[in-house]
Amino acid sequence: MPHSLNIISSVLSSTIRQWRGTAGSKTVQQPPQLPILYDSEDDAECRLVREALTELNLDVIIYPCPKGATRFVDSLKTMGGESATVPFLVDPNSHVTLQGAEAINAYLFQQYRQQPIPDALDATTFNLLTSRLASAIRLNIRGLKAKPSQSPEKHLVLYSFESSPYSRPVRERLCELELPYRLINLGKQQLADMGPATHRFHRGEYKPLPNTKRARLLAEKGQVQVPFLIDTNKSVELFESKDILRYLDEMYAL
Ligand SMILES: N[C@@H](CCC(=O)N[C@@H](CS)C(=O)NCC(=O)O)C(=O)O
Repeated sequence: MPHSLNIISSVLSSTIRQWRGTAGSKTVQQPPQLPILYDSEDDAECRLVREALTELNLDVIIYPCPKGATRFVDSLKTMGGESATVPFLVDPNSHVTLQGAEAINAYLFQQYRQQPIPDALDATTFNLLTSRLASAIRLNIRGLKAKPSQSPEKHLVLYSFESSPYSRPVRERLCELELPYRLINLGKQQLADMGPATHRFHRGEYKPLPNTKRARLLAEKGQVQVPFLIDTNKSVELFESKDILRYLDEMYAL
């Protein structure tokens, strides 16, 4: 599919979910250890969990488990038993393991914001339907399928936020290739963060809120744009979605 069509369908996908997973909390504190999410990018329940993670501004390790997955299935079953399935969360900070969007999102909101789960992120029939439609519009009706790949020695790092139309194709490719990554959620924390990186809905110099991940990224890399991929295995850092997709195929697909 041409990249422009890919992005248009990704915009539609976010629109169907009413752009949940765009705003990021200004107050939630990242716990000392990264929670782990066994995830499939196109799964309706997994999307609700990833939306919650963006809105709570939490970073996690993603272990992708697409259809036909092999790489993380054994560890998923070890954690959750033979019937374990995605979404599955392991939070080493509180020694909690949970399965399913309803249980995971209720836990995340209680644990990290001391609030009940917002209606729009609960696993209601309506939210699951819109989440399924959001996958269908990506032509993932039959589910993302695992593709043969080489496993990286160290986890990749992806800066993203759930509704980001440019980041979704990258997350899908990471999922298909079963590449584990640290997901750094860079949700929007103020009006000035809104819009595409080159045409923000804001005039003048872009200033992220101080002492945030956005401020750190700007200080370290000179720009704030997602997707941003870091592969420490190859000392590679890439900002453009098209370049990242090409890189992942060339470096890891077999
Ligand atoms: N040409 C870039 C565009 C990336 C882009 O504009 N990303 C948006 C999010 S979808 C962004 O970074 N917006 C600015 C922000 O979030 O601060 C690509 O293909 O990756």
